[in-house]
Amino acid sequence: MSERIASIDAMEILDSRGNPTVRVFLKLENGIEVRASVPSGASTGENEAIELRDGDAKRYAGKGVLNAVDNIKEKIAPELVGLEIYRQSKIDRIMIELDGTPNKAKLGANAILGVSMAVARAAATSAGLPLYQYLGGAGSRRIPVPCMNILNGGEHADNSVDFQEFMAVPIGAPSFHEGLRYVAETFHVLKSMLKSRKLATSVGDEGGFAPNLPSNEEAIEIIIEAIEKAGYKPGEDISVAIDSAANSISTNEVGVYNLKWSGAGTKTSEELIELSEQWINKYPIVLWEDPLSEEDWGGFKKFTERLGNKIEVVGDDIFVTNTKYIARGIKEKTANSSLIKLNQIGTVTETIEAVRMCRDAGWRYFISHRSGETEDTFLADFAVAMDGGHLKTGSASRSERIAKYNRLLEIDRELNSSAEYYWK
Ligand code: 2PG
Ligand code: MG
Repeated sequence: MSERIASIDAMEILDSRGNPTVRVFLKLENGIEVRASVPSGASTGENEAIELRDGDAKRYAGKGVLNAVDNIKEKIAPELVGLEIYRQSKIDRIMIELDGTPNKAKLGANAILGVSMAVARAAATSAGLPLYQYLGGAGSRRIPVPCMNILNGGEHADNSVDFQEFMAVPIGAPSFHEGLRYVAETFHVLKSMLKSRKLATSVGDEGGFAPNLPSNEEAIEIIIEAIEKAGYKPGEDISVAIDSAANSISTNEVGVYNLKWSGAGTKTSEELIELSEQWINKYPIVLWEDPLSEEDWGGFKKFTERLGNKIEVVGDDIFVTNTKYIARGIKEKTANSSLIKLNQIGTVTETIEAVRMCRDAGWRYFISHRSGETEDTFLADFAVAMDGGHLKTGSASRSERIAKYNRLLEIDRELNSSAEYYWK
């Protein structure tokens, strides 16, 4: 029985926001058949690999992905059929060269990534290994701390909170399944607190609550209160992480921001850094992502100089999982961690290269879903394989988020007493 690719097919499906995305079907000559589905972001970095959309206003307001699907069937499949499935980096390289652009604009990163993920999954299945072990090796046994985004704002919700994500981070839990319980319980307590204060309990794109609050600071305060009411010690059992997604509050002038939704007005990078420092001194914050915009490399560096010894400073839109930008960040000490999103760069191989670059530099790396997701659980296995120690995959609601948590619970169960769980 041969472990070569027999066929690759694709179709248009819907993501968690009801927008089209790509699903790939890959069959091996030995009869194994797998599928993979591609996520999609809303607050995207300027330099992300291109997500190919049809632009046909008559279908899905131009967001259809039929061209990407055709590219898989007509351009990618003929090049890959017959290749041995275990050659992940070779296969990814063939697709990158076939595309020929620096940002996968021709075939679409959504087309290429779907195939790349399906190749990894088919290889794992064919080898008889769980995906996390195939990608990470025999030593893969660290389950990531779930940074649960329980309060949504920014571009992920229609409320008065400027910062996009407020995450509860169970740093003091003894295991993944206990950690998940700590933060899921906190999520439920938060819901009843919001309800009793007559605030909205509807959720944003990643399943966190999206109430109208008078200020951004109130978001942290209410989360800390929820942690305590759930019976946990803030800073000891559960800490807080923030993703400002500062691109969405930046103005036309680099280094000038507008906290428009909360009505807090205009702030310079320096003022935002000061505000962050006050919060970091006051609240148990362990991680801050995109505190400044992707163009504000100077402000980012200052933030890291001032606060990088206290917390993990993560670059998302500024680095876009691309070794070109991460290398610059390492050289200029812009941050001390990079967010890692498969579809920002567009192949499994390049995502692993980004992780490796962080690791070699002594940086942390934070594995992440997108705000538009599917039921595919690739991310859960990938996070364990990459040994990053923490991931974000949304809140304790919305099945596309829960699917990843449930897969991590399965891995945790499978590894049993050999599973490792710790924040640092
Ligand atoms: C982010 C992500 C995921 P999006 O900014 O980190 O939480 O959001 O997928 O919309 O870019
Ligand atoms: Mg982000």
